[in-house]
Amino acid sequence: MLVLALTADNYLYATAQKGLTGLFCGKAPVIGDVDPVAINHLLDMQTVAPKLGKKVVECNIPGDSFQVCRKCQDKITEEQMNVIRPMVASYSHRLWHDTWHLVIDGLVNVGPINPTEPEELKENFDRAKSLNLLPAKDIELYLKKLSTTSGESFFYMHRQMIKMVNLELTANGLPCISSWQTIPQYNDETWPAPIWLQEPGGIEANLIQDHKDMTMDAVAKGKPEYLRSLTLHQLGNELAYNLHRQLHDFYTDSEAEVERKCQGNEYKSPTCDSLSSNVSSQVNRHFWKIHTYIDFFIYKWLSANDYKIISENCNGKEKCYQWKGTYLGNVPQ
Ligand SMILES: [Cu+2]
Repeated sequence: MLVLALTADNYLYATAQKGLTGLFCGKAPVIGDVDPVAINHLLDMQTVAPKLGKKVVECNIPGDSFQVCRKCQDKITEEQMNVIRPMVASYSHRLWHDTWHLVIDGLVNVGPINPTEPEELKENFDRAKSLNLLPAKDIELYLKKLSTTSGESFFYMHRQMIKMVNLELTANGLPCISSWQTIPQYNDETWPAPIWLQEPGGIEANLIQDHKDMTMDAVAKGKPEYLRSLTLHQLGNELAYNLHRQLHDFYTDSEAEVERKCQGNEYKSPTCDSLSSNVSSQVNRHFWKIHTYIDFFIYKWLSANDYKIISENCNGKEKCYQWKGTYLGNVPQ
């Protein structure tokens, strides 16, 4: 597998034939703001990437300088999944994604409805610290900061995952995954709701209703007046715990199917791709459609609030929104 990895200092390294599993797991930095010219030059020097031509197209994450895609596709083929799977089904990636959610969701859900027990929260923090997901120093200060940035962090973190996939697909000469413009009809040709939901016996009525509810919610959340009424952090949390979660539920496989694929230790499973668990959801192809779709709301928010681009460091650029909530952990803050 061809791999391009980036350091937080924007240096490029490792175009070796090894997996990306060390990246995004707290052991190595995540993709920060990188020089698009340098990264695309590096991609062009790969053996497989030039198959797609040199012209860069915007496929998802609009408004971000990190654009590497040369082709954009709605469908996700098995060939694409064969590139994505080894990265995101690894033990370290499963642990990393899950721990990130445990900490963030634990913090956001500290409340009367579904409180996270203090001991559980501490356990999650310890686990995150051991994975280098939380800074060793100033943890109190850091957590305080998270209380006003966690929603952005949700956006940022999943955008990093999309960048990782875009990079890996392009490096392997494959198209990136386009984001849905709207939630597909439940009987869509390419992205239908799972068959088991469509089976007779009353479930179909729920399916239609759920689909209708989600679509109406998405339309409301996409309106400029709404997007002007809240911060990016607030929008991130609003979507994370409502529409985004509902989409995960909607596209999830049947219980029998999940059981079949998720036997034994979920963290070490080569096949488990249940959309209802943060250990495995990223292994499911729907995850990438759901997350590129949810990510698009960043751009809608930017546009509604008169921004054109988003960056970790705007450097005085015009109409640029600077991320406030980035990664959970040491890099990059
Ligand atoms: Cu996630």
